Amino acid sequence: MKLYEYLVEGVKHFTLIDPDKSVDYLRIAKHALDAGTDGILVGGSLGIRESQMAQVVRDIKTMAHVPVVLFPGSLTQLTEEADGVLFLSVLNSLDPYFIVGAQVQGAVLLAKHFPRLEAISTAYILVGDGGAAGFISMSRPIPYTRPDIAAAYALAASYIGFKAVYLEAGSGAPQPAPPEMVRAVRKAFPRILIVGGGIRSGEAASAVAREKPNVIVTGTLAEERPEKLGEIVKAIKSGL
Ligand code: 1GP
Repeated sequence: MKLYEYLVEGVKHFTLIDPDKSVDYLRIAKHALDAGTDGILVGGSLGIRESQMAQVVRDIKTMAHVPVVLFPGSLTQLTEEADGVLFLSVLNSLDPYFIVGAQVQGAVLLAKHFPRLEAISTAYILVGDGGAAGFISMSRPIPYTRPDIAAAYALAASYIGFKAVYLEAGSGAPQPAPPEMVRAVRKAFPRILIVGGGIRSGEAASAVAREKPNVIVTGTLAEERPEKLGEIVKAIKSGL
């Protein structure tokens, strides 16, 4: 099955592993897989080189029966070892480099060196805190009180033709994107909707899952309390 078809079906849980933060990434991956996660995202904002990314993905793939997908914070995070890549454009960046500049460079790298990697064009929309991703990408995150603006960005992503929207509160955000915002974005965008940032409990995961995104991502929890991943996965699945 192609990655797109896998992602667009149902409500799934993905575990984010940042190789720069997690030297014990295999332990986290094992916890996540045992908990029933549906996929692993690999990437981060800083400090990851290409050879490291290739090794981390290769290692995770030896134990994973679910897709391993790149979530690149920079051009050095591309490798053909993965099952696909979120080809991200930061829609609410103020710097054209993060909207289209890095993508021009990345596109040539993909075409020339990684032609087998399935690329999922993804509108990255930063909201609330925005976290490191928001800061590094020179973004102006959308306030939680304005789901209408988030929906307007998602509608633009739909008309432009993106395959996915990633509604991102930022890794380690104090609060996840509120259900009203997820609902508004879900209504505006008919393809893959990914939601992440600040989800640390079963209740928070359920609240997001009820709005029927396609993928709910947890990263910080996987690093800090991987034993809690089972609760998150259960909350997402039982909310269906
Ligand atoms: C960050 O959306 C992901 O890019 C996950 O966020 O680390 O807060 O779970 P957390």
